Amino acid sequence: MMVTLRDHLGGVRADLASLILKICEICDIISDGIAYRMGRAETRNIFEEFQTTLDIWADNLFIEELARTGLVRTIFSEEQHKPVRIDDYGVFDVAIDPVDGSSNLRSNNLVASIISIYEKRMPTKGRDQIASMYILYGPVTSMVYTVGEGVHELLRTKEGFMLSRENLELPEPGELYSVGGLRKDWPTKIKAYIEKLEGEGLKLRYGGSLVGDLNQILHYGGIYAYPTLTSSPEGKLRLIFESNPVAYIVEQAGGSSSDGEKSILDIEPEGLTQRTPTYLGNKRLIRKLEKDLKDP
Ligand code: AHM
Ligand code: MG
Repeated sequence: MMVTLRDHLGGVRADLASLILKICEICDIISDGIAYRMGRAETRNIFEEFQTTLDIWADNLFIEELARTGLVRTIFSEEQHKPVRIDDYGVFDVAIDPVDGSSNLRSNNLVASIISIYEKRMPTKGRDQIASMYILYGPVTSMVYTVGEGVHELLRTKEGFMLSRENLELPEPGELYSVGGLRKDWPTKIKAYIEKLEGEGLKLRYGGSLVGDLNQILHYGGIYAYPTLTSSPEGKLRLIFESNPVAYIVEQAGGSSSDGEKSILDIEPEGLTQRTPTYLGNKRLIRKLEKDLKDP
């Protein structure tokens, strides 16, 4: 029997379920709109990166539609220079990366929307998320979410999002590794660690799209890393918009997240543009990495 998203959210508190349903409606529109908006815009985001017309359109769509729900207090968007205050009587703060990986669009590589939901006022640590999700615009548009009770995957069909896998867990022992940044910029300990993984037979899979790469780790096990780089000690990924939401999903799927020392979810954010080295994957692999980084 097909299980719809609405059915699957049956046990979730009503206001949160209704917000998640709304987010999926927005992503449904985005999924259909990508093909028409693949060009570069002349504007830049808070990270001074050029935006695509898709980034701007998707960002506006999220803000307009979320504002209508009456549920959202403030939206923090990777594409906005400041938090967007919506409604003081709202219940949730929401962080969005409307289209992550948009620099991949030119070659029709994967892109995704990443969303974090907080009841506490943001910015606060990732541990305070009450839900997080990503929508991956792949061969099939899929949605992976957690409300703190396991991780579930739904696939977009003509009849809406339908449950495909419940309680996803990172398979053991893990088959893949996926590491961003230039190898010449990886610190020596990271290089040595990756060489050990290669020695163990883990296969390289790197597409340059956080969600696309991470989603593979979720299904095959292994490790995703955007490490500290000699040229950029904090790596590339943004704590609030990218690392926290996926770290919550990975931990809920029985894996671990780390900034090299501790769980990403325990980082106290100091600003919206903060970046963090990001390591996500099977517990054993993350513990080993933390140990190797600590050893003299
Ligand atoms: P974006 O938010 O500007 O699209 O960039 C984020 C993306 C991530 O999805 C991905 O993991 C990373 O940038 C890839 O970086 P690189 O091009 O250095 O491999
Ligand atoms: Mg991004």
